[in-house]
Amino acid sequence: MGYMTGPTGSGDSRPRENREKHFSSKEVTDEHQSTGMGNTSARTRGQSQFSNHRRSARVCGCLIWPGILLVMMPARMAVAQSAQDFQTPVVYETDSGESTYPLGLAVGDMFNDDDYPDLAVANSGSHSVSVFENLGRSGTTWLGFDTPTVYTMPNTGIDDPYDVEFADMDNDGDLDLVVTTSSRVVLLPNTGSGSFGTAQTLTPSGEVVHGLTVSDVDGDGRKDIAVGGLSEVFFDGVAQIEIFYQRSTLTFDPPQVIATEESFAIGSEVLSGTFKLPAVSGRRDLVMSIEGSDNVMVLLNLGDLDSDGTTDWATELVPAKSSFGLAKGKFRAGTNIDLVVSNHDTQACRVLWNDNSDGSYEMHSTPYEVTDGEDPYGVDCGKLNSGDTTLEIAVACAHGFDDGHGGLIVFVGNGDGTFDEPGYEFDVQPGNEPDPPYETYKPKPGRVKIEDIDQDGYNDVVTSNWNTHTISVLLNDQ
Ligand SMILES: [Ca+2]
Ligand SMILES: [Ca+2]
Ligand SMILES: [Ca+2]
Ligand SMILES: [Ca+2]
Repeated sequence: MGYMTGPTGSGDSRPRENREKHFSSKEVTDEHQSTGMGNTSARTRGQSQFSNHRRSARVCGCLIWPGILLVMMPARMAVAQSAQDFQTPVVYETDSGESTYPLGLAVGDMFNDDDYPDLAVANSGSHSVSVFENLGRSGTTWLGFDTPTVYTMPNTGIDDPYDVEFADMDNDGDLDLVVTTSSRVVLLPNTGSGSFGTAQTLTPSGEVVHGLTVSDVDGDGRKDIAVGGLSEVFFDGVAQIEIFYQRSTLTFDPPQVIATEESFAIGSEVLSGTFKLPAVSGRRDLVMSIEGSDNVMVLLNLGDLDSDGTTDWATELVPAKSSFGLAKGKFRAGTNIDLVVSNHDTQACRVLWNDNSDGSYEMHSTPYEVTDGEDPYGVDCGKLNSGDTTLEIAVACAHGFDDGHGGLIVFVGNGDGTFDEPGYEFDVQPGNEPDPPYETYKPKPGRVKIEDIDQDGYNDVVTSNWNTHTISVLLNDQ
């Protein structure tokens, strides 16, 4: 059992605000998932479905957003000549004045059941999770996110949040929050009245857990938790994926390690996700990216072949060039679900095509390159440009833009599993000043999510910006 209490409770829990809200019963979509680290400015190139032409310009200003300080320092901004672009990023501190180093992002309507997606971000440097309520719109104007409520993890000595996901774990209609804290898994149940209740802590078998995904892998109606991590921190450690099966409401079996893979990088990032492969089984399969290994691990869900109450898995290693960020999507017509990974060692994204009836994958030969030093981390996919129904790839890059800050790169999909090159660059934070040596003030986006934040019918982008301790919202300027 956990140590965290609700907003008015005691112990280590410390939601910074106690606001009366009604949570939502809407589930997080599982259409695409992602993980990763990264920043924006648009690359100039020819005709595109996403933007016809871009160039850079200096802008400055300062606005007060309702309830939020919107920082607009002098900045290098992408200026689009096309209607298909992003608006100036709206930037929010994850915890006022605190050095939080935000990483994992979750998007889901957990406040108010108003269809406006709310956010949670894992603060790896301050032992906390920040939860942002989406204030919705007034007429056509999006009102932004409210000041976040900050929840401190049960044990600040070892709980460094890495990834977060919304999921209704107890099937009461309200989205709960699951967190990997590098060493443990923390579950925060939604009280249904605008807060999270007492935290529940799950102890993995490995010493490190980073990647996180939640779904009902054994089909019993209760969501299970899969985490990717390392068996040991140091040299003998192997990357592994383990599952906490939920046997009754919020009661989990001890974790089961279902696959391991040698990792060649100490302290590797190990990220995971689930997806459904309808052409094969209709069951939830798992995939794990492993930094330092040359493979992505795909675990095909075989069901409970021997009726012992546990799921059986077939392991497939797919060459992927030291993947980091991971997302899935239908990049082509048909039912097959493809994958995209970011390789920050090789400065590229790679698409893994699922062409085979047995669900096996192969790496599409074309790497979608970012320029040297841009360090792609987080990746997501979703429809971003108008005029077609194909998915784009959004990549959070930690370095390499102009004076060394990071940004966002978008690769426009062609609908046949290929993407245009080069991608378009966008700043995620207007204030990229001051210049060196103040490196810490430059945004370095680490994770990216594609979602229709203002519910205008066009997908937007959210990034977590690691060393500026902020998140950025880039509304689609349709
Ligand atoms: Ca909402
Ligand atoms: Ca719930
Ligand atoms: Ca289950
Ligand atoms: Ca939108």
